[in-house]
Amino acid sequence: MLPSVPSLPGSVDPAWLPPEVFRPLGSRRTLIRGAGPLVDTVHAEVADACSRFGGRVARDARELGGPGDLVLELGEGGAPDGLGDEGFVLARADGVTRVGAAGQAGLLYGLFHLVRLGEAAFRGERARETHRPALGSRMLDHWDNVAVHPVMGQVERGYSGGSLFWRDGLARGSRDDLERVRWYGRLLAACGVNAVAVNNVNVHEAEAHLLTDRVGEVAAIAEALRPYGIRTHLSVSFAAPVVLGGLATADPLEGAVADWWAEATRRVYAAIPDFGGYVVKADSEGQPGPFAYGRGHADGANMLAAALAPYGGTVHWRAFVYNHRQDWRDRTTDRARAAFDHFAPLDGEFAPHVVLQVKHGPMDFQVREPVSPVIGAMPNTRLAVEIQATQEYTGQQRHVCWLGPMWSEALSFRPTGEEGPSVGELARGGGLVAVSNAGDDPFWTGHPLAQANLYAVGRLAWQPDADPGAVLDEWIELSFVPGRTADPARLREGLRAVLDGSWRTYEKYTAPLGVGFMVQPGHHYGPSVDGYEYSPWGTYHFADRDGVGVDRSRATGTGFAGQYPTPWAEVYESPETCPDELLLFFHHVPYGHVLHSGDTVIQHIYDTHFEGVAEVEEARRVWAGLADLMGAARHARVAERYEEQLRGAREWRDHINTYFFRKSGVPDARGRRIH
Ligand code: GCW
Repeated sequence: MLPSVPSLPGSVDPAWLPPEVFRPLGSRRTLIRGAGPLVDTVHAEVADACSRFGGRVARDARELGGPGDLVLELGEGGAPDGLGDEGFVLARADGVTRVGAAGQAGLLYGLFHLVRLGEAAFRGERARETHRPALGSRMLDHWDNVAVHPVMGQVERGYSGGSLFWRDGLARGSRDDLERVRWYGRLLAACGVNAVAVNNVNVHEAEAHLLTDRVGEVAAIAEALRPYGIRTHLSVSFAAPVVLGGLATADPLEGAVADWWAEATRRVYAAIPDFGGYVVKADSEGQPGPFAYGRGHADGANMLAAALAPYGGTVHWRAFVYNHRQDWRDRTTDRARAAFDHFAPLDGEFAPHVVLQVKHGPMDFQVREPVSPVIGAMPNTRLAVEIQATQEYTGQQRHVCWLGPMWSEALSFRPTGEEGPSVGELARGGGLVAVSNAGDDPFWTGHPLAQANLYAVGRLAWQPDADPGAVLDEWIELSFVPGRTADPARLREGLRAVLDGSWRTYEKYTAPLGVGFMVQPGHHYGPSVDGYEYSPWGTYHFADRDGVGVDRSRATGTGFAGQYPTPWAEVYESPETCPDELLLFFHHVPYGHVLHSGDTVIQHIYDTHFEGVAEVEEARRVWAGLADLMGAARHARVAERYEEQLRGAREWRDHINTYFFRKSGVPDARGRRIH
């Protein structure tokens, strides 16, 4: 029997898979060749689309023959060598569109590619195109807690309601809940994601048990995601042998500890044969790790890799390691340096089943950071680049902030200069990982426009050098189906207008010139310029009456700039060559310092903060003008969030401008109101 296509209650937004996008596929005759569970999913999708739009699944080739027919085939005929399990070829000749794949997953991705192409896939001739993912691992990390955490709630840094996977301390098990998980898997497959970690990297007590006595709950989630080609991963506690196993130690070099992990892992695979592996946050922000036993990160990671290797699993070992109990008076410690200092010396020491998961920036998902120097420094290590779809520091899904351009900038950065590989290329061994922004909210992501970020995770992982504008257009076409509205051009232009520049708009009204933070401590929403200035977290701006910024040069600062190879070490070393947008990340400069733009730092701060608010006002106006072109609920949800974004942007503007006016005493050259 074929699996069914998951169904959603009418109250939940279909995101980028509204029924309408299946019209082109569902209104023709399709032949499907091949067998296996993912081919069954393809079959179910086509059959479902045909039942809506009048097409038909052909039983054999003799039923084909009309223009616009489709053949989806696994194995011979279509697929050249080197396509891998996930690639596919697409061609169109003699009125028949053909998708061929060597592996079942490839056929599924080929199907969703046709959905993206719409009618264009069935017109004219099409020379054979080959598609395959640039990154083999395209993963979402859910920071979901099983039990509601007293401080962090159900989803740590979650702005989309509760968890899709867990409720009231248990895996969601009702039919509706599991249908929703299946739908999530479907959405993820449609943008190219192939792995999900189902619990928070901060592994609390209840969550630790998912590895052992509660693995059945993880297996149920894995079962729901599997038909869409998604492998399930689990965040585990490094202290599990002690906490769960009753051992006296979790020392990775103790035989009994390695044995405990080997046995625990064997049981996990008995429950979940295609289990992806472990995610580990060790010796970071209070999580246990090998340091307690005088061992290093490679010792810890390699021990877990040895447990996973027989089954083909991977340990994602996070590089987010720094001293979160720093004395703010201590100017010799620089949090930005920490990941490189810990990990770069370990290059070449990690086992093949270890992926080192590195945040894209050296700090923590700020609106503007340089690329982490770790990424260019470990050629002999499998690296995954971690990005954050959940908008912890970029408006928490109450503000519009389309992150595609930011991620794309990071992925196309070349750590060793123009001739060297890009970040996207350096991530080939480990892939792209994003902290998910989805939850049980009816719009999945709280802010309906934040769905674009989730979509972009998969598409940029598939093709890191994709044009983010093209990704945004795809998302718009699928989610809003402008072609079927009264005014397609106005809808497309309006959506582009409110999304395109929204990251830069957010940057304008928040912390300036790469200096970062200035957020309210704890929850990180809204401005508090000195909120973290005298804290142990290592996130300072050092503003005084004369200037602002962190001197990270080799010559006079923390030396962080020297962690980059040529040319970036030199570019970042001097305020003369440092790009404006990162100036205060790398340098402490006087307020009168003149930027490459020609403005002084203080005038830049004033100008951008006024501009940022004006841009939000304009976006709100544009949005109001789109009401007749989409569903009322979606329009209303965004409109409501614009009110909050505007309030928030004004608050940011006034805090930042007032703070720097009071510190510097320099008036705004344009005489605008500063409090
Ligand atoms: O950005 C910080 C967040 C923490 C998070 C941590 C991490 C899961 O504020 O909530 O913990 O990063 O990435 O581990």
